[in-house]
Amino acid sequence: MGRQGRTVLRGAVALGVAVPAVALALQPAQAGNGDGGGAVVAVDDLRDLQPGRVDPLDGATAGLTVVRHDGSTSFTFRLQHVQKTASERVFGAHLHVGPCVAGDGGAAKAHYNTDSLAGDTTPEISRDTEVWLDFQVNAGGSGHAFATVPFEIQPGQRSVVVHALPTAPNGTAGDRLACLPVVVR
Ligand SMILES: [Cu+2]
Repeated sequence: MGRQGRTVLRGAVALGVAVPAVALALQPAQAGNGDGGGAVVAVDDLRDLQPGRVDPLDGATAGLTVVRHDGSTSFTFRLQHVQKTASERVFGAHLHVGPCVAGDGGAAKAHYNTDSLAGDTTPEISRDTEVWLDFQVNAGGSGHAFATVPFEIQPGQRSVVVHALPTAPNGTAGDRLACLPVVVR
């Protein structure tokens, strides 16, 4: 199947005010198995959720690639221009069910959880039911994460939230520092 079977949008944005939007080169999606296509993912400005606080993500850029397969979804999250003081640091990052609103970490709501969206009141919290995109910052100030989950992402205004700490087994990862708007159609 050709590339038209899936829709991949890439974006890159400045996290801080001082940095203009930067064209972030994202590689085309890898060829998938059983690719059902149909995913539309929009990536917009990365927003600062702690505008009153200096953190290593100020001025960073990010992009998300999403490929919806038949029965699964693959995500690639890439960041650049993270401050080098954060080299080797691991940040938690997840797809959240709500929108990304600058200065309002709560707007992103809870993690996207396929059990919760199915109405399960005692959802499993894991990398199989949620989209966890923790990344480690390298010496060049870049980071990336890749995840494939065994469910198809549902449409809606979502966000990737970057947290201050790595994700613990119970899904928590500390303060919400920044987010990337993601519109899934
Ligand atoms: Cu999160």
